[in-house]
Amino acid sequence: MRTRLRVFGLAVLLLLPALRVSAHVGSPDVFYEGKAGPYPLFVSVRVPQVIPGVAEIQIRSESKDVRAIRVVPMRLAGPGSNLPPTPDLATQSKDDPQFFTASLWLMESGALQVRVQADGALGQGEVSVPVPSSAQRTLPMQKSLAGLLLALMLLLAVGAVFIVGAIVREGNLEGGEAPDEVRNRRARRAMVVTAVLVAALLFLGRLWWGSDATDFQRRVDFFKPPDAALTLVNSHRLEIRLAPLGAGSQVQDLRTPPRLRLGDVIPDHGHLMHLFLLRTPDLDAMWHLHPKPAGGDAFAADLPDMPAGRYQVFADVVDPRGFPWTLVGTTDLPQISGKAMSGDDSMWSGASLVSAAALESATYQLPDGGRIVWQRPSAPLKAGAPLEFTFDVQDKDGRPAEDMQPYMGMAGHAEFVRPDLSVFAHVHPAGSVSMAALDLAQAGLAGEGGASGSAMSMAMPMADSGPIPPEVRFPYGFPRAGEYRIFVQIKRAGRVETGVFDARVE
Ligand SMILES: [Cu+2]
Repeated sequence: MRTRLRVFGLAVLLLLPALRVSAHVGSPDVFYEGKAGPYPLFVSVRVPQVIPGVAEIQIRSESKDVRAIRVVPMRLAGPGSNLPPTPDLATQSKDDPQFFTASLWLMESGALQVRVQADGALGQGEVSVPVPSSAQRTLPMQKSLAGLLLALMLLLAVGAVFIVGAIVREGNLEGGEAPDEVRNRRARRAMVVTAVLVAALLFLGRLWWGSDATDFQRRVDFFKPPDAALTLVNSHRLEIRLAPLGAGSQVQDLRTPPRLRLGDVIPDHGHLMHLFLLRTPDLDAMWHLHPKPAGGDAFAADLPDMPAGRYQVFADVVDPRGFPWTLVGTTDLPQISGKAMSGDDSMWSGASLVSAAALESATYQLPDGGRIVWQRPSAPLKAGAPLEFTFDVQDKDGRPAEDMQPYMGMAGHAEFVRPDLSVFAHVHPAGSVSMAALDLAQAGLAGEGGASGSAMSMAMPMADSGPIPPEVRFPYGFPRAGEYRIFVQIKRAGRVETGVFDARVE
């Protein structure tokens, strides 16, 4: 990592080549909790690594009344988003009738949705789960398959040459007649011509194969988390742009509209951008800020007081098609004397990652004497499994907190971070889906006179006033084994509070 630092009077300019991590910052699967009409469902969608590919869907119904579930993938918005094809019937587990599974082909990349229709004793209900569909990597061909195909190709190529030779030499011989020298010569000529034609065909095939592979790789690159270009434009103002793509990158040419324009992003739970600054390498401080558009394709945030250090940056935005993007970067900041935080901005600082004690701890002590308690499952945490993370908020006397308020319209926000920064997921009570995409999906359902936005009732339990229950739940699944730090953010009596939990995942 190179750092170039120049000082122009007061202005400090920081430009950093940013870190590249895998698609959607390492957590591509979708976890969603909401209601299909009268039925509360927990839906998880394991997206395929390549597109087209098969998505594995698991649905758990909290209600015993669900008899059948149907699922169908379609576009989230735009053409095709209101013409659902015939849905597939999910398989109901014999051992556990509240558990359903299905496999769905995802045929295209981009912002998709999976429509889930539940049928049962209480009638019909429907919900839509936004699914960002993107190829995550190019799978190599198996060696044995490559060998087999090569052998078959050689057989066909050589066979074609000899067959043509035989046809020209012996095609119209009388019975018992032997080919003469003229026929033999003609046959040899035909074989040479055929060999040249076959070689030309193979060459064209190779070109086609190569261009297809390049095209696929471009599609993989297209959906990678974009690099953030971060600039400190004065003593405390951080500007965020998309880093220019490297020379030779063809990502931008691949499609119209282009990959992502920060000038076009749509609001996601009340803000156009959610910016997270994590102090590295210990993750012992975290800021959750909300930069505003700063003209053109730039966003800017006024930083509060921050100690000098290296920070990892994750910036969540949603494009107009409902596809969520996380910009990724690192920046070395000097000591910042900034503005007091206001609005929905919040910060936390505390213990470093990751002590053995913290990995066991289920209780986080808040500064006012209250606590956040994670109802930690007794079984080890497993990667890939859909989990329900439940946190109880208690006041200083250990009683359920009565002063809980919605924070940006929801009971809580959680950030799951792997200390190597290869995983970052910003999760809500409705799950890992972006709230902006969920709005688009529910608007689509409502537009058809379907279950009018009932899913939002769970995602957004109340209006931004009045007390809410002192228990916050987040549906999510760890993408890989390893250690994780979980930031749980809630609001009590007008103050945002952050509880931090460490976990080891097998
Ligand atoms: Cu949030």
